[in-house]
Amino acid sequence: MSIVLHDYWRSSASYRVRIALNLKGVDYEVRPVNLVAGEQREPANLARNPQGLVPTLEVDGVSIVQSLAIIDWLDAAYPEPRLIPADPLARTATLARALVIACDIHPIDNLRVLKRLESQFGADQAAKDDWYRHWIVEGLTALETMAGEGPFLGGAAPDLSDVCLVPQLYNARRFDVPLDAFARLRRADAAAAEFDAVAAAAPDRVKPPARS
Ligand SMILES: N[C@@H](CCC(=O)N[C@@H](CS)C(=O)NCC(=O)O)C(=O)O
Repeated sequence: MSIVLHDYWRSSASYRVRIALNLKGVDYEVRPVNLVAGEQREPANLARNPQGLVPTLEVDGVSIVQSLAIIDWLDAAYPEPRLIPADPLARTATLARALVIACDIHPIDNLRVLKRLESQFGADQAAKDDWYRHWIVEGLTALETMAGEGPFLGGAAPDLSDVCLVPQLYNARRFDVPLDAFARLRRADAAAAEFDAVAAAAPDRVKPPARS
């Protein structure tokens, strides 16, 4: 099977997919889409990702978009280790935690939203940073109360919510969001970082040389 990941090194949705691919030991090729240069809106990317975003996973020439849908496909095609539990209650709890990040934090802090705040409302860098941090703190505060006893968010093994958490905390640290109040989230993040598969997906490990 030919698997190609179209990603950007600093994109957290791409980072989620890299973690999932690595945890499952899938062999894949990476083809970067430079978001800073606007390559996401070029015809080649739009042809595979109609929203003009990353990531896209191309499987034998078929494009799969949306990081959670991609990871759901991976879980079906490569069942071990499972990232979305089979047990109905565990499954819904995992999805709920993952969606706090993927639906309620990440989209409103996205590059295109920040650009829109600037173009439509004249937000300067300080205002955009404040916006960014606000939604992270609000979402992580709820997620901290939804986390289990650990070490991972759902228990003994990493699941989809941990896969979403690691990139979100990476972003939080980049923007100097204080994380002291989030002991369970920090514990899950640290436990995940011990997996080589997770560490190898980190932006600084996959950054293409000499590109922004
Ligand atoms: N819900 C989508 C979000 C994808 C997304 O927002 N990707 C960002 C990078 S993390 C992007 O491509 N941004 C480009 C832009 O905003 O122009 C997913 O999970 O795949």
